[in-house]
Amino acid sequence: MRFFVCALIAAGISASVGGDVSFWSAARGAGPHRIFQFDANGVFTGVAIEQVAGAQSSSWGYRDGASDRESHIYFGWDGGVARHNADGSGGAQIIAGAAPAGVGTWRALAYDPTGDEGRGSIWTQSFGSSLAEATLSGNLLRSYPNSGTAAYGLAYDDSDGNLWIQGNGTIVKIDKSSGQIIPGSGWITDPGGGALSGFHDGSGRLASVIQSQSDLLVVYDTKGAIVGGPWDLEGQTGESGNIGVVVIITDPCASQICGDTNCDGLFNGGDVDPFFLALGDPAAWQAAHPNCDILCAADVNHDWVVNGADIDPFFAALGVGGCSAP
Ligand SMILES: [Ca+2]
Ligand SMILES: [Ca+2]
Ligand SMILES: [Ca+2]
Repeated sequence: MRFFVCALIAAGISASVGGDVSFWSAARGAGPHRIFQFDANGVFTGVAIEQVAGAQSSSWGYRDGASDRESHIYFGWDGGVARHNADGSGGAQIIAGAAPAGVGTWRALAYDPTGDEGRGSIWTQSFGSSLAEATLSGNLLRSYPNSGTAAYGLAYDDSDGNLWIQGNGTIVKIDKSSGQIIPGSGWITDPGGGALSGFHDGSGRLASVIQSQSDLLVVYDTKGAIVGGPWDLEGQTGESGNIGVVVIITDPCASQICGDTNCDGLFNGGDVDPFFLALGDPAAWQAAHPNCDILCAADVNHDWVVNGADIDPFFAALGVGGCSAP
């Protein structure tokens, strides 16, 4: 086992990442390829669901995965992209054929809630290919030449709307407006680091599969510190080929009020200043309100990003005492 993983296990980190979080891994097994569900403590729930028929005929099946926060799970492979409900049910192939712009295999996969004019889009890259954004039907929206990265895993960072790429022992952030690596971003990781998935809770946290001797699941913060895991996927499921990961947040706003940006349980004038802090410095806002989800609090127009487009809806909601429904 590589040093990096040994160091992780020696550190003994195994913090829960929050009770409303669940993870899915995709694995190739001796029988049908399946996906496996894990709770917020990294414990296998016993729920295992077969990958869609089109992925069963692929030797590796599903590769990296993505989620739209709470409703759907996405996985790509060499022949398309599938979508399941958050509980794993209802698996269906939504894209047939190779990824556009010369990417080929839908290998590293991220879901962008702001893409395709708010309808949601999929970013993908396969090893050293170009980086492409496609509609949920698989049509090319834009692509960038390879940034010098080898992608096994891709994740959307909801704290700033950019993308993380993992491959060849590094994780780096890509500026979505240029396709280039953001200087100074990222960290060295295990050479076996593969799949990545963003949390979509405003924290920018990343779930990652480390495909070492026993496949592990870890959670990083945006500086590369391990804040969850390592959890042994292989030991719990008996499947050795864990190559995809997805994070799902169940009912993330259940305990919060839209517009309540100081997280005191009320929506009133006391929320104006913290609302602007959330817009201008989301990291500072999150540090000041560690138990609140920034999207639940400040994404007043429900497009999964906190920005200037939320200002008018915020004051409109303040005037009537509540946000409009999503
Ligand atoms: Ca991913
Ligand atoms: Ca408040
Ligand atoms: Ca918004």
